[in-house]
Amino acid sequence: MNKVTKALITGVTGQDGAYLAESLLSKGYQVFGMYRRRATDPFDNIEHIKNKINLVSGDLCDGHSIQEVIEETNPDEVYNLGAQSFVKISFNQPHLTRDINFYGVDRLLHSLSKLKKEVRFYQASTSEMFGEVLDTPQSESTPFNPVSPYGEAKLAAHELIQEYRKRGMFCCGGILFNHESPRRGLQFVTRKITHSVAKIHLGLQEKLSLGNLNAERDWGHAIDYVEAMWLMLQQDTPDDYVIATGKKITVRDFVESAFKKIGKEIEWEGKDLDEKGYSDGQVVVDVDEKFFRPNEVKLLLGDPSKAKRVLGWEPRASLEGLVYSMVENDLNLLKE
Ligand code: NAP
Ligand code: G4F
Repeated sequence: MNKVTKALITGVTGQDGAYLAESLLSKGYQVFGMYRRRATDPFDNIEHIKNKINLVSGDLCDGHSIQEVIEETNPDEVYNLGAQSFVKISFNQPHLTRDINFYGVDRLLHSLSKLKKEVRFYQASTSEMFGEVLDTPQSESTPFNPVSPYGEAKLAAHELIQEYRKRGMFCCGGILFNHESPRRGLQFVTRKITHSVAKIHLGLQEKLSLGNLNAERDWGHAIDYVEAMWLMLQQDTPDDYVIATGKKITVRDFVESAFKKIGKEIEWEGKDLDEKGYSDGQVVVDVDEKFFRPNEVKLLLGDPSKAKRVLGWEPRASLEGLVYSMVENDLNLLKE
């Protein structure tokens, strides 16, 4: 009889954790999902599969709990998706961000190295590590130059997994560019836009206030990206891979696309903090200083050719389809 593969996902309650859990369950895995205690119910994203996952309580900031989770679950594959993942807040909470995003990885790897078996480890690295643009499109050989405490902590973790790899552990770093979905947290710009557009459409909100409209991102769909995570751990040798679509648009373009879904065309007037987006003579978008960051990654555009060549991975979802599905989902949620 074939042995069932056991996977541990940290950050199972997040966007990627939920999609990855679904995907691994469909592949016949036994899935353990680590979640941290919260005052309110944290299971929105995984309510529908909660009884199929083995939920284990632990916190990346706490070495004891990590040790216990590893001993209890004895995993074959670990997907470390748990993180303080919001770049802007990392400027206000740099220590917490480093504790979770770097020391948390250190704690996990230390506990895993005590297991007497080969464990395959996926680390959620990020395009935010590229920081200030030195070269574009960004590939596995582009130098890192982070400009946020989030990017710095993730880079330190990325270097740590490379160190463990040299010691013989099977560790992969997925350098994932921005990926979104209807399950995206409301703070991130794409979901903030689609949720606000849905509210404006339903007459629940007048306008949407944003920060840097000129930022450019390479936005893909989370469902495609969790497949790449799994593919990395199925290879003969561990490595790092850029996962991206190879296309970029600005935040302003994303706004236009979301409004198009509800039949509104946006006309832009003014510059910088005075820029406004109009529809039928009404201001529906403006710029608010409070949404800017002390330092900004202006442009992210990935080159996923290695992932295509080695993993056979390619993004399937179109950006238009992604935006439309997010607006549609928010309209439905708000109508409930
Ligand atoms: P997300 O929705 O913010 O999910 C993050 C998860 O981490 C949540 O389940 C959160 O739990 C958990 N977490 C936070 N602090 C923790 C702690 N101290 N101990 C244990 N768990 C903790 O993020 P995502 O978009 O799914 O991203 C998944 C991973 O990929 C993250 O590491 C992120 O940094 C990285 N990444 C994301 C993108 C992207 O565009 N989405 C791109 C590159 C890399 P709660 O539900 O309790 O908050
Ligand atoms: O949606 P964002 O907050 O995502 P950001 O900072 O690119 O980080 C995301 O992607 C990273 C991968 O590159 C992940 F590692 C990270 O965990 C996270 O998932 O902001 C996107 C862009 C930024 O340039 C930001 O300045 O949108 C700009 N923006 C403009 N107005 C805004 C807003 N961002 C937010 N969150 N809110 C605004 O009002």
